[in-house]
Amino acid sequence: MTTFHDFLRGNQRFLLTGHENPDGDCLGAEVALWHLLRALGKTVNIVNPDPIGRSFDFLQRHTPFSHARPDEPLPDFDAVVLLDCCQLSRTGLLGPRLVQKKPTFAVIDHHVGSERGDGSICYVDSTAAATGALVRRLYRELDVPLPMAAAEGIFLSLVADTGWFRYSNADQEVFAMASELVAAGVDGSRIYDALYRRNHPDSAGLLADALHRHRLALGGKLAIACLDKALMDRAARADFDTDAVLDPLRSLEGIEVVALLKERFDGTVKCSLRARGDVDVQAIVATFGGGGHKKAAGVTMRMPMAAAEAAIEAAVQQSLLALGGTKRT
Ligand SMILES: [Mn+2]
Repeated sequence: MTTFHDFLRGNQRFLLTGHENPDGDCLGAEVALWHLLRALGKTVNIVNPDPIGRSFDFLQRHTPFSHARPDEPLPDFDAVVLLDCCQLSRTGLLGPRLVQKKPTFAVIDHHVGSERGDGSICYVDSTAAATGALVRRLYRELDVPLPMAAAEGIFLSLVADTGWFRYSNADQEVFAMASELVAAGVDGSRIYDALYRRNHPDSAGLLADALHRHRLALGGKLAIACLDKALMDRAARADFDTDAVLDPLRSLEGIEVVALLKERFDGTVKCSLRARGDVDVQAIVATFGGGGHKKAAGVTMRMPMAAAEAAIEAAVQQSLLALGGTKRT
């Protein structure tokens, strides 16, 4: 059986990609892997389904990013690495174009069940806090020194997926890695400023409006917010990340689950779930074909907003009932 190391050493031209609307973990892991492969003497291009958000543009000082444009050919590649996801369906219109070239597909991911995705070779650990942490492990295993740009990418991955070290996945590996990255020169507060302190003037109003859309259900255990197309449009114009409503809602006393439903331009509804306590939101979205982690998961639902809202509320209710006397963290 080919090991993941053999896969990295045995191919020459790599294309790195991830899910649509790449987040900090996806982008940070791509940065780190780009520099690892360059150190191994490989040709490597990052081609995402979407452009990177403005708040992440500091990454481009040291690492070239591109995104797939329908009218432009892709760079040549023999191997594709999917990061922070395991299914080509998550890469939008890019997926079929990649398949056409018949490359070897590999997956580096930390989501539950990612071994069963589209990678013929996988580097998966669902206990890892971030995909970037897995790329850090690869540096160590291959004995490649970590350059500054890669250190910054891994730091971004860690803070993106642990909520700046606040979530329960912020384990010993995360803090050990963060310590080592800061020792290597990563400036956390500068990254924080780049990510969160350059917001569009409309973003305060958008946060207020988005929060205003929430209601409490199931005796105060579920907070559910539905963002219609009009609000999503305004958010897109201001480059406002509507996930910002998740934490304030999760902070309410008594909350077990937060559900954020976003209406997309194609009529589908993107549902993000966050849990406190013992509810397994990965299990809930799995019944609708989604995936993720026990405390953070998502799914795209092909139904009108009202139907999606009702379906999610019913599924959360069932999950709470199954837990019986629900405990609280
Ligand atoms: Mn991730």
